[in-house]
Amino acid sequence: MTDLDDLRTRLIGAVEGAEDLDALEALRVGALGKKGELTERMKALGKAAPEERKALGQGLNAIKDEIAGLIEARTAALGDAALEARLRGETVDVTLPVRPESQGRIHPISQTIDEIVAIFGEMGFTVAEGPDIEDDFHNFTALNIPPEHPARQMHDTFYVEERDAAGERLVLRTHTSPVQIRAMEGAEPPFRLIVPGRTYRSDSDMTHTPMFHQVEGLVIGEAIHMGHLKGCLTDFCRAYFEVPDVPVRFRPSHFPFTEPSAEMDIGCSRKGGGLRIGAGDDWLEILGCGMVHPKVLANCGVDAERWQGFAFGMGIERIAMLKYGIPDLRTFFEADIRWLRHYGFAPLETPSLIGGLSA
Ligand code: 2U9
Repeated sequence: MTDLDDLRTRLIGAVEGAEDLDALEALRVGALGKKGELTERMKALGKAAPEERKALGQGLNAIKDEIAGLIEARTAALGDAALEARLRGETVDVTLPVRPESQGRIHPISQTIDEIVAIFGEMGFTVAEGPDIEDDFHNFTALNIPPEHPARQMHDTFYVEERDAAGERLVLRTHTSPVQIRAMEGAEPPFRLIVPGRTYRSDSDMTHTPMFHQVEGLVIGEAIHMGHLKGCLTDFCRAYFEVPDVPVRFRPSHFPFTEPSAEMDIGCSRKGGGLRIGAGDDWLEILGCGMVHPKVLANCGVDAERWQGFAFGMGIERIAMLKYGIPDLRTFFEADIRWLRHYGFAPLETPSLIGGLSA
């Protein structure tokens, strides 16, 4: 075996025996680096006998190329193995419970909205959103609330300085109804949507805050009637309060945007000072509702001869207080961490009807 064969065999053995990337790099420097063995041998070619020089040069070049190729291939293989080992060591078991130190809580308003969306979602409703700052038309006029209507004072509206194209001052929306108006302006019926969101009224006492949350719903179709309204809202109350046979009643009422209009109560008991939903001989008001006024449909470009529907609205703080026994409205907005620890909900427990809302 010649000297070059020896060198080649030794270097190939060293590449194959390198156990990690560091050893391989040391080998590369030792063979192919500036002062590496092969490099030194190339430099020394001038001292070789002239008749051997060419063959020796070609032989060294061939070994250099071969070793460089082997080092490259082994580097890639060792790199892949190192990555594989790291990934195997870093696997995450997504079925493990959240770390015990997780202290975050879902606010009861968010939880209640999630529950309402889960219930109406199951009935085929989609969620719509719109701006908090509205123009006069979408917040009042389109809803059959003309300029002189007492509802405008009744609502105790917050006006902002800016004006709309008609010169009317913009308002902080007093209900989420303008979102339904925009939905009807922007698309053809049928509609089945709910609108949860912030609303604003200049009112502040034990039972009113200047900002509160509402959810409103709108169903428009070709033959929608009061029977659909009653069935839908009864199913909602039974699912939300998780009382399958809760009694309900509808009392006549009045809103400018619905005709006929009603308020819906559910059965409850107030015996012993507490409130129990579902049993007893008392009633608890839950929401307002009615058949959408034909003028409101016409204001949105919907043909009231062909399309009818119902709408409803409720205060989210109110129904959260009733379900979760929260006694004071104002505590919703105090950002008191002790209150949130007490009344808040564990994250990752998204409400769903599959296992029951509070399962
Ligand atoms: C359109 C047509 C009709 C929404 C409705 C109520 C009845 C209602 C109150 C409940 C308590 C507001 O938060 S609250 O003070 N709401 O009683 N809301 S019907 O009717 C609409 C909405 C939009 C286009």
